[in-house]
Amino acid sequence: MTHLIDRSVIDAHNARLQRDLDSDYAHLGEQLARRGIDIETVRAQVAAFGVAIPSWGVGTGGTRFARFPGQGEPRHVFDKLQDCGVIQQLARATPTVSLHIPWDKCSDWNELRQTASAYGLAFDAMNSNTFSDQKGQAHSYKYGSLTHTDAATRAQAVAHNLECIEIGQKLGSRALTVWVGDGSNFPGQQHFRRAFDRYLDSSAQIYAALPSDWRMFLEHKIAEPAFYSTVIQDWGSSFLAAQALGPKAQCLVDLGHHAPNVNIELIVARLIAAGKLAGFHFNDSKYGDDDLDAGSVSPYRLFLVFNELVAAAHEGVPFEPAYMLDQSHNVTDPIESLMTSAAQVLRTYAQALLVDRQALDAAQDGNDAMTATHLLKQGFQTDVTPILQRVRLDAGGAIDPVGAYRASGYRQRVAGERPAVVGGSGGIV
Ligand code: PSV
Ligand code: MN
Repeated sequence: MTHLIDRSVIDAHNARLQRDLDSDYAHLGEQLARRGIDIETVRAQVAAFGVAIPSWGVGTGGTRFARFPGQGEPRHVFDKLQDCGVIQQLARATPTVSLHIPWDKCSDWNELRQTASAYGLAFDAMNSNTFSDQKGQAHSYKYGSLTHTDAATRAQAVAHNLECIEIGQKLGSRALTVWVGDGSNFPGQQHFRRAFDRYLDSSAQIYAALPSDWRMFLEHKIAEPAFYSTVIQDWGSSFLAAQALGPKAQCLVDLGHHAPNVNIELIVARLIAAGKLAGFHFNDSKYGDDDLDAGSVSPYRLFLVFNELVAAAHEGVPFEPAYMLDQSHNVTDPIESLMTSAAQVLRTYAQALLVDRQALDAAQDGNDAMTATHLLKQGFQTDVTPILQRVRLDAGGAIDPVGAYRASGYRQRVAGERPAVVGGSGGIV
């Protein structure tokens, strides 16, 4: 396996922290044992949990107003993969990468697959892009893609999705995520029912081309870039479409794609019950689709989502969600943000595993609201840091990934190799 960060840097870093970790882990183990929880069982479950990195997340993001480039930004998909390799080497929670086509197009998919495997990475869901026009494209997506009023434009958008599936097959991916920006900016601009019918018709053509072991993830979003209506606005529209398409179509929940204060964990529970939960794009927000780091604003909200997932798994409900980060890093080093966010996702999963399910069932059945809410808080308020650190250490990663990353000088090194990208214009990525 290619080591992107010198092993000696990680070892020296871990050596300084290991004694404290051993003692903290033993102490937490005792605390959990008092609650009837075996820390080793939790550790094994956390060690088996992975969250995918979005290839576009390793570049510096921007807003509609400006983008301020970072140092040593990846120039192409191979650079992006290398940055993902660093994240995986240090944080050991992100074994897969999700590509976005055409942003990640390259001339040799076989080489890309081999490079990924040398970094210990595989490929998660493929993402299509019919929300922006590409150079030389025959038909514009200005007024929509899969739902466009013009049949030739819809056909072009369908063909692009089929190409994404083909590329994904070469890379070992097993899912296609479709998010369209289609919608309208003015009341009256779009015939809602006809636009949805066109979506179903186009999506059915994509669905028909799915390999037998693939799934199609439909991602809803309340607004942006269309600000009056979007065709797949909410989980209801997404669910209707997924039901119409068939069993391989499921609904993907991006945490930032809802109205403020929407009860996302309830949506998650409904989708699980219906067998239609595709998975997640994790991020956090204060106002809209802010694409902030997972759990950075509302960690309890993330916990409540994981509480539903752990409860369903505990009850033996069959479901297999795909977990991915989908964030935009405007003011931090993306590698640091992604390592921290992946750890946050694992932390939240671990906290949800600590909830006493039997006691919670009893409290719910007995209408004891206070005990029920206390049981959730007990899980959420447990500091599971030693478990996360131990999982990373055992897997060959860094006890403190950001500290080891800074000590490695990786960013300074790639800044010398990768010429700065000129910034200035807006653009959300
Ligand atoms: C749309 O806002 C979205 O969440 C979709 O997942 C896109 O593919 C991604 O962001 C790309 O920026
Ligand atoms: Mn998303």
